[in-house]
Amino acid sequence: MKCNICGNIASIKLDYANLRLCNLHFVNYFKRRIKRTIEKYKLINPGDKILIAVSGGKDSLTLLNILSELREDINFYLEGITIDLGIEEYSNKYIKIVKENYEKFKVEYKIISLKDELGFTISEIIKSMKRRRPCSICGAIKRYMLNKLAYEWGFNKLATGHNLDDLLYILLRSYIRGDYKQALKLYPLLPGNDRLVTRIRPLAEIPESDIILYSRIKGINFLKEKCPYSKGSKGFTYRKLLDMLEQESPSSKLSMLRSFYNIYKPALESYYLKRPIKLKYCKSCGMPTSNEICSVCKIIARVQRR
Ligand code: Q46
Ligand code: ZN
Ligand code: ZN
Repeated sequence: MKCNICGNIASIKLDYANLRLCNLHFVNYFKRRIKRTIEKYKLINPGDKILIAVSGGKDSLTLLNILSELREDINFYLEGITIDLGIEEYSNKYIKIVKENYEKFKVEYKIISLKDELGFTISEIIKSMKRRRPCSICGAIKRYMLNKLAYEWGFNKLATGHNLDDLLYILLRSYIRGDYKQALKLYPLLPGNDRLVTRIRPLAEIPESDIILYSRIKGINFLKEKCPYSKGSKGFTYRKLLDMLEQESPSSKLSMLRSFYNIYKPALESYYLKRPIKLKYCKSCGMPTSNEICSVCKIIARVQRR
C-alpha cells in the first residue's frame, strides 16, 4: 500500500476519501481539513480572543494542539480553560494531563474549581439529584460555566472539541426525540449575543477515528479512562450504529452532516445568523436563559435545599 502523495509506504487508509497516506501526509491532510472548516464556516478572524475548553480527552487536546499552531498564522489570542468538576480520582487524572499539554503547546490556561465557583462538586450535585441523568446535569453546568467565564474574562469566542461523530450523535438523538431546536444548535459556529459568547467547533467535520490517529502520531497524551458517570449512556449505542453505517458505506457520516446543513441552511440561518436572538437574563445570576431563573441556578438551589 503506497501513499497517494509521496509514493512511500502508506500506514493509513482513509476509505471515506479513498486515500492511502503515510504519517506525514496524513498529518498534513488532517490539518488542511480543519483549516478548510475554519475558513468555510468563518470560525476564526484575525484579532479574535479565543478561550478553548480542554477536558483532557483526545478531541480537546487535539484541538489545543492545532489552534496553538494556527494562532500565529491567523493572528488570534488563545487561552485554555479546564473545569475541575470534582469527580474524585477521575478529575485529578485529567487535571494532571491538561497541565502537561498546556505547557507542551505553550498555551496560557486557567483551572477552575466547580466547588469554589458554585459551592458543590459534580459528584455532590449528581448524588443529591438522583432522578436526573448525570450527563445532562453535568453538561448543562459545563456549558453554563464555560460561557459565563468566557464572557467575564472578555473572550469573544469559545472553542470546543466536538467532532463529526459527536454532532451526528446529537443529530440522531434530537431526531428520535423530535427536538428540532437541539438539532439547530449543531452548526460549527453558533453566533453569540451580548452575554452569550460565540461558540466554534473547528473539528465539526473530522471523524473521531482520524482524531485518534492524529493524536497517536503526534504523541498527544490524553486521558483514556472514561468518566465513572458515563456508564449506561445511550451515546455508545448511537455511535456504534453510525460506525456500522460508515463501514458499510464509507463517507456516509460526513454526507449525513453536510446534507443536514444543506437542507436546514435556511432554518439555521434565520435561527442564528439573521434574526437577533432575544435573550432574557436569569434573575439570580444575570446570565442568558429562556426562563426567569436559569437551569443551573435552579439545580444549585435544589441541591442547597437538601
Ligand atoms: S464529565 Fe460530566 Fe462527561 Fe462525566 S458526568 Fe457525563 S458529562 S461523562 S464528557
Ligand atoms: Zn506520503
Ligand atoms: Zn442563573
